[in-house]
Amino acid sequence: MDAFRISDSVIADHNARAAASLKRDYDNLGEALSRRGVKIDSIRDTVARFNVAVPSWGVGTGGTRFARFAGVGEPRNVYEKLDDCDAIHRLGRISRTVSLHFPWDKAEDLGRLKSHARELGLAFDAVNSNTFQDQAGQTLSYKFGSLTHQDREVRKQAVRHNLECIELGKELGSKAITVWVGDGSNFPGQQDFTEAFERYLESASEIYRGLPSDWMMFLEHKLFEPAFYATVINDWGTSYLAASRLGPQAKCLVDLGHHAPNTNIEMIVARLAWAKKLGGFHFNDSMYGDDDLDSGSIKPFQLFLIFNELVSAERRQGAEFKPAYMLDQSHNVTDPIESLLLSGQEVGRAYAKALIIDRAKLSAAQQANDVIEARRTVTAAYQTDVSPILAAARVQQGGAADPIAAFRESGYRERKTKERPSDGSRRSGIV
Ligand code: AOS
Ligand code: ZN
Ligand code: ZN
Repeated sequence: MDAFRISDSVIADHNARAAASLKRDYDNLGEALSRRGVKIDSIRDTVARFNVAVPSWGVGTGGTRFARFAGVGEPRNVYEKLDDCDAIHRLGRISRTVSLHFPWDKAEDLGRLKSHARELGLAFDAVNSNTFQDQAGQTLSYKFGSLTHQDREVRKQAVRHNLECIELGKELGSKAITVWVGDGSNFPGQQDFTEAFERYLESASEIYRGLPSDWMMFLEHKLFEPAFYATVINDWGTSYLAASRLGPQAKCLVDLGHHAPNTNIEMIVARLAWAKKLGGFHFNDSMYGDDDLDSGSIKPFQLFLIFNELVSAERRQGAEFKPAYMLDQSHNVTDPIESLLLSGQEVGRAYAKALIIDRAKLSAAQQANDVIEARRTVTAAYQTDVSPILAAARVQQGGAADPIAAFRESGYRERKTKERPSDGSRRSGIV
């Protein structure tokens, strides 16, 4: 049976119904923006070029350490995960790339996987290694660490896995590897901080030496979890130290959920961008810790302020500034496709709002210490409803005016529920 795909005609019918009101809203917004010196078509075209990768592990239902409540019609293998990513891209037109996670996404036949992606019009973003859990048949355990383990043999095994991920990624056309390790300690005294960091640097440089010349290595820091007392790569400073020591192909990756509450993440972004060490993002949102909630659902203003820094770095550094944007979320109580559609939309919204900030006015207000005017200039952009720009960018690219409504109209989930009967054993999301 051929896998069901959302057809162009479903999207076209949906868009035809939305066309008149979208045009009115777009024209009204265009008129208002032109009074502020902003050309709406140029913002729309810039947003249309933006890409945020979908994580292969995000299309399955996630869970917590307590339980996972399986969804219906969940993807059962990497091919079906790509099919879901295709549905997301067809409707949302903001996620042309997929980020794979090994060994979860290891396919017998890489050629087949590559051509499946090509047929769907998808490409592969950064590959992710996994040394935070033991795999069936694995010789040595990562219970007490991987790249930083005291035992050289465990470290070698973890390095080998990362090198294998690079090889797999090379075959698939990826250009980066993201390394996140769960290594750290749960109790004071358990680990020597300095020795653990030195072991990390040694292992990471062995991986670094395996990078092709046109690849990047992204180091993802995380304050805590699964290590609850201390994490080896705990913050952006440590990540920066490691990336600097490794060399120009190593950069830092900022996962929005990996900081202490109330951390000024936009400032971290500004610092890393200035140092030319900002490699990429894992977008998500959080209330307390690494909650992996949908992007823009809890702190949309923070997301906007992050994009303010990104647009500002883009203006300063031009084309050489190109961080890899990815979503990293766990969808426990929603349909993962709907969450990813909405998240892509919210990331695009933050970008569009950052693009319409009047930067000349902001700079003048900053120079003059006109605090209120500076604040007003930033919030004027934040308070603008850019929805018509996002919808127009999507429609221009062949996507849906309202992706979630069109997804529901398409009957995709119902069809997948029939196509993909569950055998009760799968755990395709993160638990
Ligand atoms: C873990 O907290 C990190 O966010 C990683 O990016 C991890 O590899 C990903 O969440 C998949 O488990
Ligand atoms: Zn992450
Ligand atoms: Zn995380």
